[in-house]
Amino acid sequence: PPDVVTFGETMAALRAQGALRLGGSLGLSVAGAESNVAIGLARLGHRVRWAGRVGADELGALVLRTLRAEGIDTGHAVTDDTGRPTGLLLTEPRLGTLTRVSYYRAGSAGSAVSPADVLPALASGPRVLHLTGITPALGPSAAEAVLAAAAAAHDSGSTVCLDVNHRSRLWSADRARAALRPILPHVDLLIASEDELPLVLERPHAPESEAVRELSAAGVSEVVVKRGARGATSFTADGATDCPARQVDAIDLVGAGDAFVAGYLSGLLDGADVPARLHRAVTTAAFAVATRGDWEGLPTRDELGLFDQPDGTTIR
Ligand code: KDG
Repeated sequence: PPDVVTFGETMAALRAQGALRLGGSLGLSVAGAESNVAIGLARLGHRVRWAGRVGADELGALVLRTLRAEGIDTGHAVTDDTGRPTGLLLTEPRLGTLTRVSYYRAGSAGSAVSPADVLPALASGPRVLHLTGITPALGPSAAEAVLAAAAAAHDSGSTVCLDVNHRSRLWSADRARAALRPILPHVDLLIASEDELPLVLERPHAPESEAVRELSAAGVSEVVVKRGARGATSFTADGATDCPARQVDAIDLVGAGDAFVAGYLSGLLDGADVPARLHRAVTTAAFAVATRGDWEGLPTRDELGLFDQPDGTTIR
């Protein structure tokens, strides 16, 4: 049985080399916040299952083949038989590490994921269920799937992790708050960037320390706040622990948050203490930042130590 179950929409990803409106060649890959986390965890040696819905099309086959190639269990993934296509996203690098993303996912198979699709994937009682705030933005049945899965996993003793992952192209902050707050009673570990934290609070302008108190009163036992190049802080009943980011030349920031989550959950699964979990999280995030693509550059367990090698090292 898997250690971790996750689900969400994984799309085909077309990456341009420059501005999309100029045309040119595109590279084809796949992308999805939850599958990025799944790949990160699988590369670190954890057993991971990805559930979700893809279209009965070539891009759906690409999504499933890619995940299987990374050692992820896709046995519970559903292929849509009603003609909904696999979703698509296009990315174009515009200025340095500033990237523009265009979605073609309205009416996609992934957005139609339902409780009946995902609940069977949880029957084996995983140690961790990982969810993101992207999925409830995709449509009513996807929102129901997230709430139902969080409740079921929490009741059966799994650690439920929610990464807020706000996508303003998909919904407003108010709609996100209304959908995410009902999930909180089932969440054990909440991960958010500094600017996302207000989205799950009753009082959005509360300072961070009050925010953490409010979340812990709602049942969230651990809150991790990501601060980009300034690192991250984990808040637990034992207090706050800060960790600086690792210094890298940033190439592509997309996927860094998912890589961070994969590192953090990997530490949690290994029974590591909070500083060690944060250290692994900032390390996996640094790999994502220093390499192109959402997940392609994520490290295997053997590669985690590469950051401790002097710059310019050739391994032979
Ligand atoms: O975190 C990276 C994701 O944003 C990307 O893989 C695509 O899931 C995605 C989304 O909805 O933006």
